[in-house]
Amino acid sequence: MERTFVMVKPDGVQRGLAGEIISRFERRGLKLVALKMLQIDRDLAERHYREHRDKPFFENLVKYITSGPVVAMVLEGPNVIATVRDMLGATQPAKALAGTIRGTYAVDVGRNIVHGSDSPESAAREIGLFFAESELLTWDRALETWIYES
Ligand code: DAT
Ligand code: MG
Repeated sequence: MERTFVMVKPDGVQRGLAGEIISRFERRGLKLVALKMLQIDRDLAERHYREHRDKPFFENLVKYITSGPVVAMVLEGPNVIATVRDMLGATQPAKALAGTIRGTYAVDVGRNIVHGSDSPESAAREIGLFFAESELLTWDRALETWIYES
């Protein structure tokens, strides 16, 4: 069983797309196990994006991600990391396939509206940055057998 960290970034929240984005994951059949709204401070931003700290776009990235509220969530299910990454579309929205979230709602890499973990290691690290263990719920979904064969 996999978990992934997903976040509607400040532009997604400002544009009123948080519900639409969460809804896409729900309708796909992915299971939400944690959800909250928060405003990221500089320290959390730098930790979340530490792999990019030496990139030329890092300062703008930190400014952007701390510029307003985000909606953070954890989704759980088999292969959920790759499934979510496919649903997000390419980092550069101009290259994102039509129908993906970025390919539907975004055009600029600096305003690409959504984040999703790229590996099991990043997922574990990012979930730990944003959520306490007690905020990750274990719950039985009544529709489970209509979404996964076994
Ligand atoms: P992703 O968000 O698809 O995992 P990433 O981890 O490579 O992409 O980069 C993190 C964020 O940094 C990305 O969502 C937007 C920004 N970013 C990445 N590459 C960039 C670039 N070349 N110019 C400006 N911003 C960039
Ligand atoms: Mg990334």
